[in-house]
Amino acid sequence: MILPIITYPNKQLKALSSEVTHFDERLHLFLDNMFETMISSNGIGLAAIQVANPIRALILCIPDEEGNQHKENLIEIINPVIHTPRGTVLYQEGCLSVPGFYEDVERYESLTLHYQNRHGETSILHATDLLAIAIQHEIDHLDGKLFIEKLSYNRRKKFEKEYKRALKEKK
Ligand code: QAP
Ligand code: CO
Repeated sequence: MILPIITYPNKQLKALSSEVTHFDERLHLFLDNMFETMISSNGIGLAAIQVANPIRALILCIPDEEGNQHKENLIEIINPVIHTPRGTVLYQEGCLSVPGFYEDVERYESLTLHYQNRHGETSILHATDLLAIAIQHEIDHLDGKLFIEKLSYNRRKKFEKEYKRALKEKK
């Protein structure tokens, strides 16, 4: 089932998501719906809050060299905690909740992630490159933050102007 994606400036995106405690069939169905929703919208990452569920769950599916996404590369991340972040990188990010806008954001270059899978089993993952960036972008959603909040004052102003114009043109 494809779920509606909440878009900026909807205030629901500012919610602090809660820890997942029940790793049951309902969670599994929800994660399956998140995957279908993300793929149908051409996304590489999606946090539960973007589909109106304020739980600490996110999914990522990083494309291969040809730009194709494979379900084998799907990572479901629940209750994540970042350890030992290192370095910084700039990457031009976008977000399914901020459609049509892309801007450079600074992130850690690498990190170690502690998280649970859909069964509640603990895992550790070392991430670099796009995966490390995507993890940080999605964890920010769990804390009610969007990538546009990391822009400088002037770039944020440029964003607000462009985004409002695009919203009006859609109506
Ligand atoms: C987050 O973003 C991300 O504006 C995932 O019209 C972004 O999947 C992680 C998308 C950059 C790492 C680097 C955005 C699709 C998808 C749009 C996305 C759009 C259609 C964004
Ligand atoms: Co996003």
